[in-house]
Amino acid sequence: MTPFLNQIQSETSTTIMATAKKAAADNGVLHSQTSGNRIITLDEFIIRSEKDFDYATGELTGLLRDIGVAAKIINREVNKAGLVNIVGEADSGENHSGDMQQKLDVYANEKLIECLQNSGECCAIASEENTDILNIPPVGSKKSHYVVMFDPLDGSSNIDVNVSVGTIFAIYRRESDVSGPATKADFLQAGNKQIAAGYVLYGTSTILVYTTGRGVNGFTLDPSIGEFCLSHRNMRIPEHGQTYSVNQGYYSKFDLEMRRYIDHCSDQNYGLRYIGSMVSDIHRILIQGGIFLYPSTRKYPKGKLRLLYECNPLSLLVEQAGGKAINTQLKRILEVEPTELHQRSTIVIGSPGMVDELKAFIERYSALPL
Ligand code: FDP
Repeated sequence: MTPFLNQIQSETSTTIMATAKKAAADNGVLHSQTSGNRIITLDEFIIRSEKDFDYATGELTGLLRDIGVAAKIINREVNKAGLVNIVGEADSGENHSGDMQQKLDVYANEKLIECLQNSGECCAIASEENTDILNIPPVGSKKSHYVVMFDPLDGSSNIDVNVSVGTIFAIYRRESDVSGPATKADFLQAGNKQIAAGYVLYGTSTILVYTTGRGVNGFTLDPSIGEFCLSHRNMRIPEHGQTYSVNQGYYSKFDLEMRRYIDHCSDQNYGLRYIGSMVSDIHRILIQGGIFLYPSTRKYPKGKLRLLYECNPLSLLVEQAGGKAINTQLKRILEVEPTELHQRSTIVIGSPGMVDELKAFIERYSALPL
C-alpha cells in the first residue's frame, strides 16, 4: 500500500473512532437528560408491558415492533427528502380519493406493508393509499388475529415545504374466523374496539406515541443509537389550553355555531395554531392542551378527515390522555359505527374543558339557520 493510501486509511479510522466517541458522549447526555435513569427503549417497554394485554401471546408486541421498524425506515427517507429525488408527486398520479399521491406517501405505504408482512402477526391491512383491504399471506402455519389500519404519511401536502408529517396507525382484533382471509367487516369496527393506536411524528425530532388502552407513552428516536427511547411517560392532556387549531381560512364556510365558537376563542385571547398536519397539531395539544376542529365545510359536508385511520386512533390517544373527541353531531368519535373504509368525519378533539365549551356552542346555535 502506498504511503498516501496508508494515510487515508489511518485518517478514516481516526474519524470513525471520533464519531463513535461522540455518539457515546451524546448518548451520555441523553442518559443524564432522562433524570439519571437508564434508557428504556421502545422494544423493552413493549415487551415489559406485554403482560398487561388481554391476549398476551406476543403477537401484539410483534406488531408494535414491526411498526417501530417501519417508522425508522420512513424517518430516514423523510429526513433526506430534500437531498434526493423523492419529494413531489408520484408517477402513479391520484389515489382513490382524488388526492395527488406524493412519492413519500407511496414509499411509506410500501415500507409499512413490507414490515407488517415480515413477522406474520398481521393478517390484513387497510391504508389511506389503497382502495381496498389487502390480505397478507400467512407466514408458515401462523394464524394472525390482528388487522392494522394506517395513514402512512398524514399531512403529506406539507412534505415539499419541510413541515412535519406523521404516520397514524390503529390495530384491531379481527372478528372473522382466523382460518380464512380477513374481511372488510374486520376493519369496520367502532373505534372503541381498537386494541392499540398511535402515531409517529417526523418533526424536529422523531417521536412515536402509542396506547394499548392503558395510558399514553411517547418515545423519541435517538439517532445516535437508532432506538426509540421512552421520553414522555404517561402523557396527560391539560384540562384547558390556550390555543385553538382550525383552518380559519374556511371561516365563512363554517356553520354558525363554529363561527360563534371561533369568535369566542378570539374574545378569550386564545392563540390560533394550525400547522395543517393533523399529527403535529394533535401532538402539540397532547402536550400543551388546546382544541382541534375540522367541522363540515361546503366542500366537505361530512368533514374532511378519515374516521378509521385518522380520527379513531387519534381520539383513542387523546381520550387515554384524559381528553375528549366528538363529531359535530356531538357523538363520541369512538362510538361511531363505520360503514365505509375511507369514511370521512367531522371532529372536535382536545382538552376536555375546551371540547365541552364548544359542545355548549353547538347545543346553543346549531338549530339556527346560517
Ligand atoms: P393532508 O391533506 O395534507 O394529508 O389528513 C388530511 C390533512 O392533511 C390533515 O393532516 C390536516 O390537518 C388537514 O388535512 C389539512 O386540511 P386543510 O388543508 O383543508 O386545512
